[in-house]
Amino acid sequence: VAQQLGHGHDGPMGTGVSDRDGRREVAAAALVDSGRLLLAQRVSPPELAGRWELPGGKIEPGETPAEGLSRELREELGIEAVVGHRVGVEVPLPNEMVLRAYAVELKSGVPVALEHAAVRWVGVDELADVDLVPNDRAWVPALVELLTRG
Ligand code: DCM
Repeated sequence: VAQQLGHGHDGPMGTGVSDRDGRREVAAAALVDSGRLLLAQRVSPPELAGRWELPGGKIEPGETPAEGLSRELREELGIEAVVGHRVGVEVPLPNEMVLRAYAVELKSGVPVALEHAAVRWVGVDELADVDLVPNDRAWVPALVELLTRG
């Protein structure tokens, strides 16, 4: 999703509103359905293109993380989803941003790659072999637990 300028406490890069810690949040979905996790293949930037991620994006001014992540999933995948609890560690990003994952359930629709190269469902046994974007690798232990417990 294109970079947008916000109206809050802009950091040096003008990344928009910040949370109470002064950081802008990027939220990503650990969407599990029928025991499998949804992954999406990035198209940009070049160093991440072709690698797989938990879909999501930047939370915009005035949105809760749940609202923003639901919006991103609607835009990127064409689905309606229910955002639940946090999953795994938070990952610091450049420009005063922080990346957080949330357990997500599919409410309606079938995910399609509207802004990604492809989507795929992976089982717990496949997760270790996927070429995940570096940031998302920190979540693998928590994702294994999520997939194992159901
Ligand atoms: N990002 C990430 N892992 C995700 C989602 C996003 O590392 N599962 C990073 C990539 C960008 C930033 O967050 O640095 C913003 O994401 P996007 O470019 O998709 O808006």
